[in-house]
Amino acid sequence: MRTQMFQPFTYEPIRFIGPDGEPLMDFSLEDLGLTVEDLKQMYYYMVLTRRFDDKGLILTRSGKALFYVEAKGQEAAQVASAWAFDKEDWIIPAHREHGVYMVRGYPLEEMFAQLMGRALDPNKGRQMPAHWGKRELKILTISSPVGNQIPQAVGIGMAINYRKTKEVVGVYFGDGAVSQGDFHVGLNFAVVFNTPVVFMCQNNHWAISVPRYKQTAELPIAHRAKGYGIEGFYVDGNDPLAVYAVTKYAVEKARSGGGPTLIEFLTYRYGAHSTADDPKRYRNEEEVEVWKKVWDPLKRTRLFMERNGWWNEMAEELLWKRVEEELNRAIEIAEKSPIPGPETTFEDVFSYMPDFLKDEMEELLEEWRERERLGLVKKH
Ligand SMILES: Cc1ncc(C[n+]2csc(CCOP(=O)(O)OP(=O)(O)O)c2C)c(N)n1
Ligand SMILES: [Mg+2]
Repeated sequence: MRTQMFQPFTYEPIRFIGPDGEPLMDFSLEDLGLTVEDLKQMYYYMVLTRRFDDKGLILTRSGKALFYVEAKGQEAAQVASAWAFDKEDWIIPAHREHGVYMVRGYPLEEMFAQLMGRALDPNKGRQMPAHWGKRELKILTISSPVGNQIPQAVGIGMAINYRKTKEVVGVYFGDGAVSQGDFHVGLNFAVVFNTPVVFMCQNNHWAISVPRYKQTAELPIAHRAKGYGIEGFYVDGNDPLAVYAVTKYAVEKARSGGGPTLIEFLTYRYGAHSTADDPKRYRNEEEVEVWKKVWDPLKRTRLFMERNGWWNEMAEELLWKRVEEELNRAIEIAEKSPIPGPETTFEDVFSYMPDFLKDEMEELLEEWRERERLGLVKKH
């Protein structure tokens, strides 16, 4: 990769393509370590993430899921950053990273099963909806408290150093999380212990109703890295090429013992914070429209590919059709999966079930069977 293509601590975001997919400097995909096929695949995952959001909202509105968090507008920041990590690396998400999970290979039917609390969910419906996690993919389950995943990521980084493996940790958080103590504690320890952690802030301009400018006086957030003596990169998070190139650089640096990096992806949250929020009460919809019209990550990626002759209208149509079919099939499978039985409440806490827990489980199951007899709960 041509690393001289970007510098730390800029005041303008690192950006390779403009609003119409036009290249802003002389470069080739090869310079970034990407192939045309990579970019097409990344675009597929971006479209998948966007359409997944529509389905998640429909499931919530039709009462099949109880809660949903959209990633719309942030697809490039998520998909292109995840593309830079290897399978053996760890992903520590915040609460809005489904594009990352899809790149890691999280089965769509399991993702929908999680939303609807079905047995197919690897966590057996025991988490809040939209709180995914999968051990085999080395994705930690989302924990809701803002920023608490940052020190956890550093702890994993310290364990990697201790075990002398070549893994890297990627931790995601929002602009709201940088006001939490956990952010400072995490960065400080990450540097002191020279951990292989890539800190990725998706600055989507809002922390529910709190605007970005109320989070920190220093602009950009990436410049906070100066206080810890590490590099900080301010990146156009809606430009998948810039996102990939900078993240790849940080991942390689971490893997070769160069320590942590802070990356800020400048992006925008199109939708509500969650299905429990109404952004019309606190933000100007015109601002949202500008981001959608000018900076949309899907549009820019498609136009860049079209300019180069790698994409056309037919390919676009086929892609959306394929995505639609894949998502509908996954929902169908998830809906066929049963509701997990009451015994699953007690499972997976210890490596074996201690007697006191077995007793509690038996007590509950007895009561459950009685309720089934009385028709108060559905039979399993
Ligand atoms: C410690 C804590 N405080 C408050 C909340 C409620 N809450 C959930 S998400 C959120 C905003 C997070 O904003 P940001 O970090 O920018 O992420 P985004 O939602 O924009 O992706 C808040 C305040 C929480 N979950 N945890
Ligand atoms: Mg935010």
